[in-house]
Amino acid sequence: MTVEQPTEESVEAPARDWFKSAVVYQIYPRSFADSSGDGIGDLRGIISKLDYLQRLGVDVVWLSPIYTSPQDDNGYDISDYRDVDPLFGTLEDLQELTDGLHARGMKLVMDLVVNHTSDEHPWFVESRSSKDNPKRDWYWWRPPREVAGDGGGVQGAAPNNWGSVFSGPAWEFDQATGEYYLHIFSRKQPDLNWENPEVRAAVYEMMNWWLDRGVDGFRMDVINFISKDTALPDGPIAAGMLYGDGSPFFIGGPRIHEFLQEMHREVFADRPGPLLTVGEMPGVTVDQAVLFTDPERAEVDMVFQFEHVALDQEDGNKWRPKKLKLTDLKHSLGRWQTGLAERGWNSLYWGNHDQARAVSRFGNDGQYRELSAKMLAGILHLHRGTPYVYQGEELGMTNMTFGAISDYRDIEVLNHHREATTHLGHTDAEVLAALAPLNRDNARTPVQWDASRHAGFTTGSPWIAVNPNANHINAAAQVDDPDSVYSFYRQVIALRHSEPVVSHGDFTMLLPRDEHVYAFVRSLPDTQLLVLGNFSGQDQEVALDGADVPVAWGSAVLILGNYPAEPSVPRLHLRPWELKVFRAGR
Ligand code: TEU
Repeated sequence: MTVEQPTEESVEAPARDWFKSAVVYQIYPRSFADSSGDGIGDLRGIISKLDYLQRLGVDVVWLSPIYTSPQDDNGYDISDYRDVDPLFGTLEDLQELTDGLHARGMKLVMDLVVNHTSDEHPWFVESRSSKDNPKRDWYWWRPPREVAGDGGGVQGAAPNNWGSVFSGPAWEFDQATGEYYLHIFSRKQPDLNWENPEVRAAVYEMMNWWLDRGVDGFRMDVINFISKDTALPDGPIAAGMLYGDGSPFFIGGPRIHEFLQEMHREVFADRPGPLLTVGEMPGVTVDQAVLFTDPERAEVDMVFQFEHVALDQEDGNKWRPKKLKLTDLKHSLGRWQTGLAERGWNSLYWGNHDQARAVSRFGNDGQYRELSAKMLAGILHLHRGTPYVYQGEELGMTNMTFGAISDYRDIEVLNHHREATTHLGHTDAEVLAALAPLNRDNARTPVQWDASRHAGFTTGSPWIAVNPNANHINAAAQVDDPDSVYSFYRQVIALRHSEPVVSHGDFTMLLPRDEHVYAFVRSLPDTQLLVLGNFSGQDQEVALDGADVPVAWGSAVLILGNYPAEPSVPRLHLRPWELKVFRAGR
């Protein structure tokens, strides 16, 4: 008798796939927990909550930037990649956090922000110092465009018509050397020139430095923006906009795959792992995502894409919100499921630090807040992909009602308000109403730990207001309550760990034309899950057509739900915002 030896492939496969059964928790440090009393969250605050995270059951913590930074964009503008900003603590605190996570079986993923640096980074300070500085070419410097009559070198003569993501032009004129530099985000976030091999080498060296210190990977900020069309052509100007859209010339640019493959070779290939690489990629298509995440191509483990969080806006403009159609959401998420079914991997999320709060946006943050928060958790986490929990989502935290523009802190909001009221002719009231539902500060109010002053977030004065609903929505009220949103997240996370069909099963969308019920099947040869979610405040009968459903659901077991079991309710009847998960098979 011959015994089949396991091939190298089959031995390695489970380790390589570890992230398919993992759940990521995102911490936005400024708003998580403040230990020092200065009103801004910090690393020691996070260290004090490690048991809370372990109890939730998450596998990976993704830390938004804690590096030295002028904080123009809350740390996404980095002036020293190898140090911790004193606002957040020290390198020693970070080591203690890393060790504390590892001791509890969790991994630490850092934010890698290398499309741009801060304008206060020494690289840029040197680059702007003179046209012949050796680092001049590390950024995108261009002479003024000759505009008839103006002689160049003045506002309006920018090298092209691109607008910045944060309003205004994407070019800033530098008096000292008489040229413009490119900044896709704020003027304090100049774009690095990845065409220059020295830039790439410097970035890889920094990444290796962090991995050598024990971090477990990177979430790569707008990583599909790093390769640009070097001709930097003008972009189309949409109706009602002041500037051109440059994104066709910097999203998924000509050398993007080459750069990511090089990064993989220089940083990840020879490390034993397991490490995690996540490419944050606004505007990435399904077909591109397959290429980015096909393991054979060695680029990144998964993408983090934005299609489903643009469906409740006119023309993808977050300041023009519209009602979400459930059929659009199912169509989009379903397309990503199908597109990555054979090769590649996706992140699953409802919210992060750039998005509105999940329960306010996709659920109901009034009467059905707890039910809908749980239903959303179940629907998301039972898709194929790696789920992300954004801090406070596990408590069912809601959007914030801000009053005046002075209550906001986000540069994106403040710049937009200024531009819309001064150049676009909108009133203050119009702008405030339009930005309320989807602005980023909704997700940046402090985590609500308890019902005490400032929600237990700080003993000082918080940098942004605490949501007044902290008096009843908070962690202290939930961690020991088996019926809380937090406890429900624990269950859903545990299910991914215990059920291979959750991490590895195929996905089939059901009822694509139903505007109220979200329904799908996950399947492995020996197990199937039927997942049903009611996205409405009305009762719904689920009209499953026998042809859609591959197994006999009559005998399947209800393994998860957000209502108490009630035998008199028919199996395929859903109460408001109800979630039901049935399991058939071994
Ligand atoms: O965001 C990338 C991005 O393109 C958007 O999500 C964008 O910032 C914004 O929400 C547009 O409305 C990443 C970071 O997550 C974000 O916090 C940073 O501001 C941005 O990059 C620049 O580093």
